[in-house]
Amino acid sequence: MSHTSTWNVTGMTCGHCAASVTEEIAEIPGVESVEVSHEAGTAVVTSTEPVERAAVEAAVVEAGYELA
Ligand SMILES: [Cu+2]
Repeated sequence: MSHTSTWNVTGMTCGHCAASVTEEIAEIPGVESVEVSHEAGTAVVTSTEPVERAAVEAAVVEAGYELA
């Protein structure tokens, strides 16, 4: 069963930012897909198990941005 969660990411200004965040979040165990929009400032994560906020936050910070 898939779980979908939406996270607010601050600091992204272009497609490259979104790509960096996508790459990091995709590495979280259990993540099946991730759709990041720098315009909306969101990351929509689909995963096999619910993802912890701490895991998403670590990924976003690793990419150089912040979780709202
Ligand atoms: Cu950018």
